[in-house]
Amino acid sequence: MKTTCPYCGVGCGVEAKREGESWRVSGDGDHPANAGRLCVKGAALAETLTPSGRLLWPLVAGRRVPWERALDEVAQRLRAIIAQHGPDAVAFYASGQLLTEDYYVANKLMKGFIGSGNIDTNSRLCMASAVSGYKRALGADAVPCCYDDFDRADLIVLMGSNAAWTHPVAFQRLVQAKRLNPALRVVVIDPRRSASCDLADLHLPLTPGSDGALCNGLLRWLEVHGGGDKSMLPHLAQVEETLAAAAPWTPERVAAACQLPLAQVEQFYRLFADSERTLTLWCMGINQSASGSDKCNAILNAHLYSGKIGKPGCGPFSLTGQPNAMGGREVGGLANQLAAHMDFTPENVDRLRRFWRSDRVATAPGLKAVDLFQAIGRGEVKAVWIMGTNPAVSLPDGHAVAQALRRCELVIVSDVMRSTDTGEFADILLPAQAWGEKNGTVTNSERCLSRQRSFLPPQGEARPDWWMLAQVAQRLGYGDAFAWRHPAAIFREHAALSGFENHGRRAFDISGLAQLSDEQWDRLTPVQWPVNADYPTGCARLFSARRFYHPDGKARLLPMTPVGPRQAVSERWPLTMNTGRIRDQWHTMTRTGLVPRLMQHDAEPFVALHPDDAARYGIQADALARIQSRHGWMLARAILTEDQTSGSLFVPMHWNQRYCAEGNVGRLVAPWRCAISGQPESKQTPVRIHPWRCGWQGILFVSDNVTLPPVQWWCRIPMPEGVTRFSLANDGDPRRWLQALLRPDWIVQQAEDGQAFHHLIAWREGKVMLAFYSAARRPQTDDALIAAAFRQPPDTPEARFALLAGRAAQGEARGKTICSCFGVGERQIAAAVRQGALTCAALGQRLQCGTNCGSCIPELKKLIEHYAPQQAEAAEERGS
Ligand SMILES: Nc1nc2c(c(=O)[nH]1)N[C@H]1C(S)=C(S)[C@@H](COP(=O)(O)OP(=O)(O)OC[C@H]3O[C@@H](n4cnc5c(=O)[nH]c(N)nc54)[C@H](O)[C@@H]3O)O[C@H]1N2
Ligand SMILES: Nc1nc2c(c(=O)[nH]1)N[C@H]1C(S)=C(S)[C@@H](COP(=O)(O)OP(=O)(O)OC[C@H]3O[C@@H](n4cnc5c(=O)[nH]c(N)nc54)[C@H](O)[C@@H]3O)O[C@H]1N2
Ligand code: SF4
Ligand SMILES: [Mo]
Repeated sequence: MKTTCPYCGVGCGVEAKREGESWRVSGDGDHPANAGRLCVKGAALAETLTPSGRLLWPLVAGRRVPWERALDEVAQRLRAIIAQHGPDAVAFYASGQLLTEDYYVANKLMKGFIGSGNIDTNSRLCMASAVSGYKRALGADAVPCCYDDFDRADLIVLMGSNAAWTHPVAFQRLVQAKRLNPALRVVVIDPRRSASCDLADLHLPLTPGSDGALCNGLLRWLEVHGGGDKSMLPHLAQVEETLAAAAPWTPERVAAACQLPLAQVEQFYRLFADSERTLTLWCMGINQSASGSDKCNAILNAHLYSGKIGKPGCGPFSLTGQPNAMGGREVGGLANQLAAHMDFTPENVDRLRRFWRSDRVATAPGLKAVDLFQAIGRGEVKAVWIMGTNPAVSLPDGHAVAQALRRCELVIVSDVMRSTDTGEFADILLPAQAWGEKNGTVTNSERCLSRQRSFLPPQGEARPDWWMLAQVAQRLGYGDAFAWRHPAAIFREHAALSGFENHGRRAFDISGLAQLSDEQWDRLTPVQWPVNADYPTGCARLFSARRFYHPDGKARLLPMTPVGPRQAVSERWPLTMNTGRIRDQWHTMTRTGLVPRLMQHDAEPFVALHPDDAARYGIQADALARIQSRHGWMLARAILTEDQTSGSLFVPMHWNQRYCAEGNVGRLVAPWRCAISGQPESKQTPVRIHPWRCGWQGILFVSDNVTLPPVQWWCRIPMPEGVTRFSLANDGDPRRWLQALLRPDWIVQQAEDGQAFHHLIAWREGKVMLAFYSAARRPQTDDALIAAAFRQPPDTPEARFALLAGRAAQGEARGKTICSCFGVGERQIAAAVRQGALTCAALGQRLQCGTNCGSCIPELKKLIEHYAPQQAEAAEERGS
């Protein structure tokens, strides 16, 4: 069965095939987004198809109830709140993980019938600034570019994007483009040296948040050095004002503002100006900023002024994060949009009233995500229905969010998982169908609509999100407008709306798909919007005719005054905390956390910092550190690396209370947001860091998930074979702590020194039941091999002794997992390098690492460099 990957906005086509009792998921060779390739997350999809942890039936106040009861309860309580406090007292908080059909129904119910603008989405944390940027510049939220442009560009600028890890299949396409065209230049603009820098001819490690200055300087450079496109001028408005605002931004001033060498700044500007075909790919390093919208417009300014838009290999390309962030934008899932690219002008409100046959259509925008949860905290919004997102983890100022949800009169959560940080606050939990069960459409970064098809029966009583919403709508008395029986009918309505009185005024138009039969919808193959009378088979690249969506048909440059992060560092808060993604995890880990092999690359929340900062604040490598902001604190394992610039920390966004104590970074992030887009500044929070001391640190392996005795810090890491590993830190005697976990019928084998050092293996009937290692610092253990001992217990005295020592029970030590596809560890790679495997190809031949998805290649190169620096250089020179 062909379907679409549920992770990132690359939107890869996948094929699911039944193999006996299980499923095999592989890349769909026919899908234009990936042509058969998958990244490590996509390739591990089959391993996520487990009933483990699923929410199986509706729960009201923690008790199982039939669907009818749950839906009645939702409708009745919403109706009561609306009757007493008006429609703005209720809200929906939706998600770019929903299907377009789900999203359309949620938006229609809230904005069209309940009559409030209060539906927002997690895309507010993600794409909102890009949306504002496109709308202000182009008059429409329309991404001009397509993936095909990667193959045709002379210069690709990655700005605030770590695509190597976050859009891996797109990145591999860049790698290939560069291989085929060695003249292609790649510039990476990112305060830290990310994995994406592996491909960079030039890396600009600018000071956090200074991209606006860099882009303004670029515009000035284009003007001064003849980089403008004169033929573009008749199609542009506000050129003079914008150039005037950029005029003070000389390269010298930019270099100072960005703390970059002048030569680097000029080199970048020269490359941009001189390259005929320039593509800028940007992502969260730009959007997640209190001035994110202006930064997006600064990028658009440079592309518009130089005419690098609407042509092959050119354009300002915002990479979308979530699988259906784009679909959300199409249906109007953001509180400041109406539907189908309409806003709240009286004509549009009227148009929707007529199309939806409702006199209750909202006439004003609703609350944006952060404001929405603040309004919940103040008791102004009394009911919220959260679907497909985990705001207790992902919103900034997490403590305030938790407090708001705790106080909220009615919290409804539809999710696929029984236990999430947000679900903890739910009065009503509704089980949603997961990927593989649900059926609908999604749109990727390049405006390509694809089908997510169901190939599995739903778990338990899980239902589609659109169905729950429609059922509640019927109970609220809006039955006629929500009477669909099949998602294809919803799609047809959505497609018809996109063309309704459009007359070429709204970019999003898929009216060409409004007549699909259920069967045609089911068979729909990937197609890029618009799909209408002018473009019956879709359209890859927009604005080729240089006609834009403002009423005068021109695009607008936007005068820009660069500003730094909303809150500058100070003596008390001396470091800037950057947050983002790691290679193998997805968001709040509800899916990828289930897959042991995705858990081995980075197994614990960490903080990456420069060795100079570590020395200044007394942080040792591999120790636990306490990071504190004005809003909260967390614990994280310190990684010392020169990839960080001094003064800035990097912390992953993923960890939460399901996997770790005190690992939620969202609690530290300040709720500052862009005044235009409402997007929070998740990348720059002033913090301080301290060593965090404890009596002992331990590693515990158990064959089942257990309830731990009270402990100050823990982190849970699923391992293969159903083994669970815990990282632990505590005070007191580790032996006393462990006692509660031991059973009387177990035989124990132990080693200890009377203080923090304690190793213990517990056996029953020749099987390993538990393995524990503690020491004053984190014990160094061979985790994969210890986990393997649970399946195959060591059978010689030497092997048993090795297991007690925490080393190989049998086989060679692997070390930290680097290649997740084939489970290849750092020590294996080091050994192979020492034996002469000095290129990625040679390593791949020997160990297989890097030969599948390729995401670990930047790390492999670093390890070769690290373990054999001179030889690696020589090998590279020989061109092997
Ligand atoms: N593995 C994985 N992939 C994912 C996801 C995931 O959870 N895991 N999530 C998906 C989603 S929803 C999204 S939105 C995308 C996000 O994809 P990306 O935006 O690529 O990912 P991030 O790690 O959030 O941030 C990107 C980079 O911005 C840099 N940055 C921070 N501050 C600045 C700055 O001031 N200027 C510049 N120029 N750069 C800065 C960070 O150092 C980081 O390397 O990833 C998608 N893909
Ligand atoms: N500090 C910091 N915070 C960030 C970011 C950052 O870079 N730094 N990035 C932000 C960005 S870009 C994003 S996109 C967000 C992501 O943050 P979230 O959206 O909060 O993260 P997810 O883990 O994707 O949450 C999805 C939830 O929906 C459930 N789910 C999955 N499929 C379905 C379905 O079909 N139906 C329903 N009803 N539920 C489903 C999952 O089990 C999970 O609980 O995080 C944001 N927060
Ligand atoms: S690149 Fe994105 S869409 Fe493609 S397989 Fe990986 S996570 Fe899925
Ligand atoms: Mo995102």
